[in-house]
Amino acid sequence: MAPIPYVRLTVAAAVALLPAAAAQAQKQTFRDQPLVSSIYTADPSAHVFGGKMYVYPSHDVPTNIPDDDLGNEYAMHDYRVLELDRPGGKVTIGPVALDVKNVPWASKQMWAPDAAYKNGTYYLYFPARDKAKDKNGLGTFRIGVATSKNPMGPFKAEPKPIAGSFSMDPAVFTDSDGKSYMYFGGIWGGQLQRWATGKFDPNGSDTDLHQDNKPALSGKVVRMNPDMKSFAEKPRDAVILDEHGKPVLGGDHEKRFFEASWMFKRGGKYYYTYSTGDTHFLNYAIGNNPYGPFKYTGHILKPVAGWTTHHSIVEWNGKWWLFYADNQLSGKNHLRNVKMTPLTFNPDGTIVTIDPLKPR
Ligand code: FUB
Repeated sequence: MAPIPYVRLTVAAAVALLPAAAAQAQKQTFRDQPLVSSIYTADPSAHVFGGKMYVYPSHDVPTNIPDDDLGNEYAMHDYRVLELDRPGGKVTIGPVALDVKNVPWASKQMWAPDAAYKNGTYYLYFPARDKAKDKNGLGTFRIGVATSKNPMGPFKAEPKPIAGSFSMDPAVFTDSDGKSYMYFGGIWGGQLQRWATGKFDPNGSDTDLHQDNKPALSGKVVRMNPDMKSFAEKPRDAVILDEHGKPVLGGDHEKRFFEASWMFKRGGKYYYTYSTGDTHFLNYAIGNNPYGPFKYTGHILKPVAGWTTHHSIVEWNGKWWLFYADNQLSGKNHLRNVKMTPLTFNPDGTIVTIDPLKPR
């Protein structure tokens, strides 16, 4: 089901279009095929560890919860890791790597995770709703960490979420000097707009800040302590600037940050990449250091089939790959499948935009 590319739609509006979209899906063509089809997977964070590719995705599960703008239909409760020896080769699906029932502080919604490796230990970072409820009966999103000696897990969760963490979609990047940074945040269901003042606002907006003529809400970046389990500072704004050097505005839905941060470094430049959510693009913005600001540069991926995508970008044996997700297998927004596709750079470092609906 495609969300009618380039048109801004709430999830409810997109769902209302389902019959038309289902008919369209029959005729749909795809650039890439799912990496696995026996389970549903999304939000792939890919890493090369010991020469192999490990993909840390969300593990989507069927539910009868109707689609809404808070993403309540994304009711995931555990993680499974994927392992590949070579592009196009067999994909091994690992056993349950972490289940919400073994996370002391979390109640539900194990959303987009990421992983890192340091000194013989693998770290799994994940968002979930805190067991503590606010006055609306909602658990606040926090970010947790779990460790293992094996990239496939099982991972053992720390008893509490990372102190000072909030919102969702953690992505951990380690720079060439060994310092690690977490990028995170997501508006709407990811609750970032409720933290606009620095404190959680239980009465805040469920969607964005509705400030079309003011700077958009920024995703966050924070340096990690050497223990990889705690923040070394207060999270800062990862500001995205437009072509005139001004912060991208809240009303610029094709450029502004929504969720799904991912950082990579190439040619000494820092590529801050993210999803635009309701306009369904993956974008990139380039900076000179891990904190930014980052200059908006373009689209990485045009809209996929399904409401949401989320990605990672990684170099493997000298070739660059984009990992992303769509809903090719199910036609349902909350049951997604991860894919990988080659990513091409122009000589000036810009990225050749990919159309996921055009066969290669
Ligand atoms: O998978 C649940 C949420 O949907 C993720 O955290 C977001 O990035 C979006 O993909």
